Amino acid sequence: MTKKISLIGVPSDISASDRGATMGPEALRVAGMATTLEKLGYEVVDTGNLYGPKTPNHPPEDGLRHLKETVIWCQNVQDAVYTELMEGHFPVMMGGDHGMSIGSIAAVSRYCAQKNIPLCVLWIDAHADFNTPETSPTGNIHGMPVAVMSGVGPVELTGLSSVTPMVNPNNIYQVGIRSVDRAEKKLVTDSGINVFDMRRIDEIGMRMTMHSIIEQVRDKNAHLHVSFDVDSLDPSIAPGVGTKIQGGLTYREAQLCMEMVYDSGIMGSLDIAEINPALDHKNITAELAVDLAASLFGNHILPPTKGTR
Ligand code: 5AB
Ligand code: MN
Ligand code: MN
Ligand code: MN
Repeated sequence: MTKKISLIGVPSDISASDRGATMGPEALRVAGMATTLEKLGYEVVDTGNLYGPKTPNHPPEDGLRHLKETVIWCQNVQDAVYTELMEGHFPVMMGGDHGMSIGSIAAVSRYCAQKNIPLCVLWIDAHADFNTPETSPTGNIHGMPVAVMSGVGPVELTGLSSVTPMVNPNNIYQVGIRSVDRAEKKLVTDSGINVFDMRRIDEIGMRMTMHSIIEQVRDKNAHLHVSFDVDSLDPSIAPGVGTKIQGGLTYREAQLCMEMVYDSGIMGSLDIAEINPALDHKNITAELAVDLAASLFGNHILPPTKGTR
């Protein structure tokens, strides 16, 4: 992994229904994102915030809310992330609602095509985010990015990258899922994405879950993009999110997930999405996200001992 990290603020709530994720990047800064990573030995540059249209709070049109504005945000994210990747930097997107990942993954898909390496995505979320304008109960685009990157959805979004689909659905791995809308279920099962829902994590544990995912990504020799929706965590420890679903990842499960990703050495880009400070208490959700990001970048309790893991 490169030692140069570029933090990119994406202060947008354009594709969510709750307002407030616009404040997510600042909450992560206040929680010490840059200094935490610097202490781990990285050279960290906070590139500041991207700009995009204000959230107009309009109702959905043809099953989509704020499509035009979301496209502009995602285009701006795509340009910034592509530039950082081509410079050899590790981009960390500080969101912002999860719609921004359409832009970041568009960029990563182009970068991987350029370097001729496969792309895998680890999607850590309570939600499958596989809705389309036809299936979505809300029209909110932050519930659609996994469908979009799989090539399903409005062409304004699926066509944002020159690579279509942006990701082969067989290379998408979901962890933490426990809320899939009725009509979304069929799309998820038909798509070929790999879903480790909460029931499966209960049954096989986080260690086997991550072991299985990491082995597969390694076999594919892929770049791993991690998209971390903070609502994957149990709302008792991460209340600062708009779409709370009970029964989420515990603190220890989340830590193990992040530690195993770091140990694998395969992560190449990261989104931290959906932190909503307007719904948080004393910034604890952003502080937890920074704590977990530290594990993703190599903060261990003790240095790993050979043969014990
Ligand atoms: B998130 C819901 N499935 O489509 C929808 O937080 C919620 O990025 C989506 O995972 C949640 O509106 C989107 C009901
Ligand atoms: Mn999400
Ligand atoms: Mn979610
Ligand atoms: Mn959410």
